[in-house]
Amino acid sequence: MSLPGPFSDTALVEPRLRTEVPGPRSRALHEQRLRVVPRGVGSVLPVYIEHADGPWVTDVDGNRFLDLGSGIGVTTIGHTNRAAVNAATAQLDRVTHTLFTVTPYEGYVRLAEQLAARTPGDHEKRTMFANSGAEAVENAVKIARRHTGRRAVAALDHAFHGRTTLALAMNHKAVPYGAGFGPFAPDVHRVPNSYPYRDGLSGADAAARTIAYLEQRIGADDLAAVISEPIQGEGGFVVSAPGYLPALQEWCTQHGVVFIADEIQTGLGRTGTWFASEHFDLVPDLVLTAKGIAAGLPLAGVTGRAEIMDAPDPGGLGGTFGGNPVSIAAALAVFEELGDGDYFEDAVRIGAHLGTRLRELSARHPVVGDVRGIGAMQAFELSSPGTTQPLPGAASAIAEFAAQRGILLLTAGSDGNVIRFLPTLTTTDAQLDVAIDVIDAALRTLG
Ligand code: PLZ
Repeated sequence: MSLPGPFSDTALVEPRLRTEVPGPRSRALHEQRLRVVPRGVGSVLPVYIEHADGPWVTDVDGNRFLDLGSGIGVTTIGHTNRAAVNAATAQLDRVTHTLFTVTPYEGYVRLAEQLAARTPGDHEKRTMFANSGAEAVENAVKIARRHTGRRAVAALDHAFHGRTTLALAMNHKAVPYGAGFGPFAPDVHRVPNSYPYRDGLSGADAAARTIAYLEQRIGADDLAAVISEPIQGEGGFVVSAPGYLPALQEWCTQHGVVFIADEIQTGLGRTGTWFASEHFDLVPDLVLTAKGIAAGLPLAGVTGRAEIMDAPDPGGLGGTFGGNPVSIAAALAVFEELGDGDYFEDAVRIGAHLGTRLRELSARHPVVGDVRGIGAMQAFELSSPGTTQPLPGAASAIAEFAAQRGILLLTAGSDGNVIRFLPTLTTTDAQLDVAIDVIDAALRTLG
């Protein structure tokens, strides 16, 4: 279990603001930053963080924020989780780098064993490690193509898979991710997803529509892989209708198409299970991990069926920092924490509490059109009352209102009209209540 840091005290409920937001030190740093960092690298809220612990982040002006985004779903087991920090610190002193493809080390093997044990399915598996989610996506596509000898890849509407040029072709949103960065990789297709709130389709009907697109626009014989997030993250926590994903996977299996689950945002305890695929009875051919896997250190994994993963020849997979020993040590601690701790129960508790409180908000505020999610991955979508038409501007106004009161919220959705919650699993119900009350007040100002 995690050892307490100074702010892990669960009795601490309220954010603490000492200055306006952003405060004078953050503003000074921001001015300096604009002279040396390109504007393409944005920051949602330019408060410069000095330290972080549990669900709290404290900025250079001494303002303490309740972080309900966890650095976009990374510090799932809490900021500066002691077990992960201690493991990484000890590893720094032993070996910081050799490059696994030059002279290997044990941690890589142990972590691959953990992923084989914890990802869905009891088939034989292999895992390779990379540095970022986008790199995991890239490697999965390479591996699927090498295995199948086919060229095309399909992703779903509202998907997000990263910022490398291959991933840009897979993302739903051109603006701001892809616009101006083309040409994009060929043979990448996007097909309709299941979005029950907007399309009203059953899982079977939505799957039939997706499959018709796959068959008519690409053809199974040319299709190497279908990639799907079990719950779409940047797309707005879109939970597909029951039966949709299993039907899609079944079609893939029938046609020799590799089914890739991008669990980069959903995996590692976030939804109250090791992987969100479990909620949908999915046994993906390949499972992608990143974000929460190493509690904040950069690491990503591609885990999958041995016969698929072994398709590339030696030297075909790798990269200088992939599976860095320090990140691996932190990740082994994450697996131990998740295996031994109460984190899954906490994710379920957070989901139940947030779900109840958000549905209360929805009953009182007609702009809250939909509340959805699983476990500690909850969201609400803002629509023009009585319709499913996205309400522009409201989500960012709520996030800004909350930031001014010490609550860090993330927006999401292809239309930017979703507020999503990715709290650390150490966040208490009382802390969540503080945030919900602030959101309630923000919604009242929207009228
Ligand atoms: N797949 C499902 O959520 C990253 C994006 C932040 P990297 N999501 C956060 C931003 O603005 O770039 C993500 C994801 C899913 C892939 C990725 C990409 O992971 O580690 O950011 O490359």
